[in-house]
Amino acid sequence: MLTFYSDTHRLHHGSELKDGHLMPCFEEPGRADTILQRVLQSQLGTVLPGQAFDASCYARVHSARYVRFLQQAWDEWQALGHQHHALPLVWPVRDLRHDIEPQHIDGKLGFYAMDAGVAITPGTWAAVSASANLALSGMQAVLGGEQAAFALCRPPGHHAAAEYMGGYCYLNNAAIAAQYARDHGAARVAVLDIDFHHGNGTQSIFYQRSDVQFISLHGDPLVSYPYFSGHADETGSGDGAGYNLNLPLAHGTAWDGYQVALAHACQRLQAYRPDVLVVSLGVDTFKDDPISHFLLDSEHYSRIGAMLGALGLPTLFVMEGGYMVDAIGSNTVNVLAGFSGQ
Ligand code: OKP
Ligand code: ZN
Repeated sequence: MLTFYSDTHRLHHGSELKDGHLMPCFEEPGRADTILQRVLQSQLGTVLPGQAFDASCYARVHSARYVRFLQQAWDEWQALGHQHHALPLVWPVRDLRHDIEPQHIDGKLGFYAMDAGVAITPGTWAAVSASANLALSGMQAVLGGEQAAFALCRPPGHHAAAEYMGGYCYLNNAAIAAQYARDHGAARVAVLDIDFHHGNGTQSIFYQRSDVQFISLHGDPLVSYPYFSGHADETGSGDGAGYNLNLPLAHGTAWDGYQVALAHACQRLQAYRPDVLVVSLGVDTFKDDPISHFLLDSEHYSRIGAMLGALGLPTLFVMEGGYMVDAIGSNTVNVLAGFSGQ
């Protein structure tokens, strides 16, 4: 399997609040390093740098003004004399105004964010655009006839929606790749999200569409981030009614329960008959993950890969979360190798 990887991810490492203290984010450069190392060690296949794509490819799923905001946010922040990371701190919840974009950067940060896990740093735009380009490069390879490819994206993307960032995510790499497939000949695309956290951004982007099916297995939002999205009754609306499937799972779900839900997801994927499958691949379902609550073990990742491989679909894997840095390399590669029957 081809892997697409770029060193540019290193230019971004945000800060987040942990117990009231500003600390380096769990989502850190060492994550991608560990995964790359394991890809190389296990001889999964060729590692390629990916290529540049125009920001207009991102604007097929994000609004143009949001993409411009991401591109310019650091400069606007820095122009006020700041040197530390910018963080959103005020949000237009419920009856506050959403219809007027603030001019001040403090207002814009809140307007375009769902939480405070998305620092803007000097290298954020370079890193998030390079990350999206890896997903696009991977999709290009799959559309060109590769049975599967792995985009080693960092920062991740699945919490980012058309007009907001959140949960360490800025550009929605999986959604951008899925849309690219639609724009280049695929009639139907499915996105299967197996990160521990609900892929609210991807769901939101495709919620009213029948040409992209979205299926997610995740921690029940009653007790897990992102809390405000991911319930089973979110099934799509308008043309998209019936094309969104959420499978929220209880705190402490282990392989037994997980496997049943994944088999159900696979049935629904088969029934949809997509031309291309995008897998939002998070390995924060691992038993020792520091911010998640499932109990999968390393061997289960091979079984996940085998179940996905049995679908026989052209598949792009897009890296999302996974924070137990010692284990995410082997767990990720177990999925990919399991998929390839290795
Ligand atoms: C991103 B991805 C931990 C708070 C967690 C955000 C989690 C984002 C996960 N103290 N806040 O889906 O892996
Ligand atoms: Zn996650």
